[in-house]
Amino acid sequence: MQCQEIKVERPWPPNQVKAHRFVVYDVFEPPDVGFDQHIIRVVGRVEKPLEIPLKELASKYPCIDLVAPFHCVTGWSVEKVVWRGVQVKALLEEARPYGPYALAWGIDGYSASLPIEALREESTIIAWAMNGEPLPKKHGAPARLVVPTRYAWKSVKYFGALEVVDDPVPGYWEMSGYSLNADPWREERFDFGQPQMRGRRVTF
Ligand SMILES: Nc1nc2c(c(=O)[nH]1)N[C@H]1C(S)=C(S)[C@@H](COP(=O)(O)O)O[C@H]1N2
Ligand SMILES: [Mo]
Repeated sequence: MQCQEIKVERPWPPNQVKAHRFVVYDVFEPPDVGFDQHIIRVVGRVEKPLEIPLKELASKYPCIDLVAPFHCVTGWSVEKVVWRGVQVKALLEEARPYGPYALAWGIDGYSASLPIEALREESTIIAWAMNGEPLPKKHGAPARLVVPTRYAWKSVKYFGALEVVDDPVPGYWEMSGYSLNADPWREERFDFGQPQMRGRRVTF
């Protein structure tokens, strides 16, 4: 299948070190759900709530091949990742959000807080493939939100829903002080405090 290619080409963000592999983080138990069963929802402060089977999202919406680096707030970055998915922007155009913020929810219970404008960017996608393969479970199968213009904790694995809200409601890491906006080029790591993010290293 031919998909439109979008490349995130920006200077290297300050104080990030190139890593050869991902560090896998899962603050909750990774859930088990099949591609065919999975549903993506847009709820909360929207004009029209959406409930779209992932299967339909992957077959009926224009697909994007996103080429982008992946920057974790703890300081490691993977220089090049290719993700295949659809733009979140397309869903927001249908749902028409009233609120300026959203919580991105994983079906594992994880959440991340984002300004709507970050979700409207052309490089923000819901991905189901990575580097030419179906998205591996450890990287968030069946679907992952990918927000390459923000630190990686906003790229929610096992992604199931966007909940549009009126105020910046903190998600899992924002609750302990991680930044609401999290722009790596402005080094927006913490809004307060300096909590520890821990992961486990696996081969990639
Ligand atoms: N559901 C879920 N998504 C998540 C996390 C998590 O713990 N659970 N960790 C985040 C963090 S801190 C990072 S750096 C990346 C790591 O991605 P990886 O596990 O695919 O390497 O996932 C992000 N998305
Ligand atoms: Mo992270």
